[in-house]
Amino acid sequence: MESTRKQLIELLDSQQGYISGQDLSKRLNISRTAVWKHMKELEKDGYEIEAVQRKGYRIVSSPNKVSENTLQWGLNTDWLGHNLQHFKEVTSTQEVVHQLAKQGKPHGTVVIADKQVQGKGRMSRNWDSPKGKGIWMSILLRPELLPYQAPQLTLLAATVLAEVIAEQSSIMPQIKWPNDLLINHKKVSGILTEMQAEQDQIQYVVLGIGINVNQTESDIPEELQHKASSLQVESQQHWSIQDTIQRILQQFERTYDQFMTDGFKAVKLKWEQFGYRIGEEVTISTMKKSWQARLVGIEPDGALLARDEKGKEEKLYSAEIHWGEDGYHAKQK
Ligand code: BT5
Repeated sequence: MESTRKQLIELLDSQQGYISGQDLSKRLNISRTAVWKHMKELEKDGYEIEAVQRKGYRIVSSPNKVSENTLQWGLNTDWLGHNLQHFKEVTSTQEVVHQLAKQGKPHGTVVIADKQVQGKGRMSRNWDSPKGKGIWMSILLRPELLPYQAPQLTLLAATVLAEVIAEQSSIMPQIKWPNDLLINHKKVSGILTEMQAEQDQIQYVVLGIGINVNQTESDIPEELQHKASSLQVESQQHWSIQDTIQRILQQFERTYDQFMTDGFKAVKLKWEQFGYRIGEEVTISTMKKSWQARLVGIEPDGALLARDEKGKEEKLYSAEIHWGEDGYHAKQK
């Protein structure tokens, strides 16, 4: 049933003009009455469909609302998001996915909410997630990776988001190590990767993605305005949340599958192309010392690699990097 409807949407979508009931019934291998019933279901979900005698059916407009149906229809993935749950409001999509993982839900399960009342950043920080303005989504993964490789998934996700945004607009996002997506030096997205692991085995990973999409400047809390922005503010265009989610899931699946077969190299290269201040000199300070170094890239364990004037390289896991914009520097990890 569900997959027939998905195919039906695809057929209607790919058609310039009308497609006849007979054609549809043949291609979907269902009766013409069944085609008509599916059309009625689509209309209930907000699709506007025109039916003209002797010509057939045509989609006039798709619903611009986020629901399990509209997210799944037309979603061109093999395993990601086939099990997808959409909520109007949750505490945090991370929490929901942790529960689903414990219930044994499969790899590729996705939870999306219009609003989070306790959106989480790293280290118990808060993530502002206003209703209908952004993408608040968590993905359940059961990767065959060693626990130390889990940070690679954060880096991978960041490249996926950067690519999807760059494709859809003229803006060029940058990835600030390890998990922030910036546009014009302001954060538009953050990734939170949480892992349940035992000894040398990952049981599951919950990969959380938050993207500010259609907030206007005044929708952004005052205390964040100097460092946070949204896709709409930066691109001066309204974004379809539903379409952007589908693109992210499709691109994520492709990149993830490639990563699993070919390893981290392609992700590393892509990350470094988008990397914020990569190739530039910054000041780094730890508890013990402070020094100047050039950021050169990332390492397979997710560390940031810096090289000082003498050519000495150092892997940074938890250093304070003075990023040098707006006097704002973030404490990492
Ligand atoms: C992150 O943490 O950037 C990870 C954010 C992950 C959010 C997603 S949404 C779906 C899933 N469900 C969840 O509950 N979480 C994930 P961190 O690097 O710690 O950044 C948090 C800091 O960013 C906060 O302390 C604020 O300063 C700032 N911040 C909070 N909300 C923001 C927003 N909407 N946009 C930009 N910056 C924000």
